[in-house]
Amino acid sequence: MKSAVAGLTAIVAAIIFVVVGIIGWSVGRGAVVASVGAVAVQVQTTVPHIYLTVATPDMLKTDVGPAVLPSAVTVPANSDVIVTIMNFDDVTPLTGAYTKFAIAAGIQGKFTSVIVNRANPNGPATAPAQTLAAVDPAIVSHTFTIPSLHLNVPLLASSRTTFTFHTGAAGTFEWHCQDPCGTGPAGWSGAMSVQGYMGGELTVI
Ligand SMILES: [Cu+2]
Repeated sequence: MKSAVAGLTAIVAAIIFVVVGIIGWSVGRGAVVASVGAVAVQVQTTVPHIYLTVATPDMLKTDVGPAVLPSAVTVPANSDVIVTIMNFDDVTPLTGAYTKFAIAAGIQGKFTSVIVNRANPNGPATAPAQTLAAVDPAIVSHTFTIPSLHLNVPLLASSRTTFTFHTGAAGTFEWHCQDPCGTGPAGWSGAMSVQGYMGGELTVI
């Protein structure tokens, strides 16, 4: 009798083991499907984010002038794109007809500007981030301007600027700084007249 009870107990235990195993396997499969689904959703909703850096002539060891790195970027068509530009350069005031480039255009909402400590650019900001639609033309350092897309964002000295814009159809669009930060009597020579310094290309595919 004892051995019969023991045998029955063993069978019940085996059945429980199998059932728990099947449930565990199902839960495991469910988790895998769920995680695959989550990854797919994440891919669909992630907004492309491009990062640009404005380097000074001292950083580049060149006499040409400051440069935006990289000067050529590719982004998807008909999409929101986030752009962050870290500028290590100083002020070159916008004057005359160019003061209009102190006003942002062609972006979604406003842009955010954070003044950073150039000696510790990843460290704490020296002041709270500002959300802006325009700035004083006298404190502009460079602009990120794509004339054919009517897009313009002024960049402050020693700052990290972030904005979002919506791309349209595929194409290649020239961007150019509209602040006379170059050499020569009007500031439009040097970096301002050499492709790959204060001008470049946005490719939309
Ligand atoms: Cu410039």
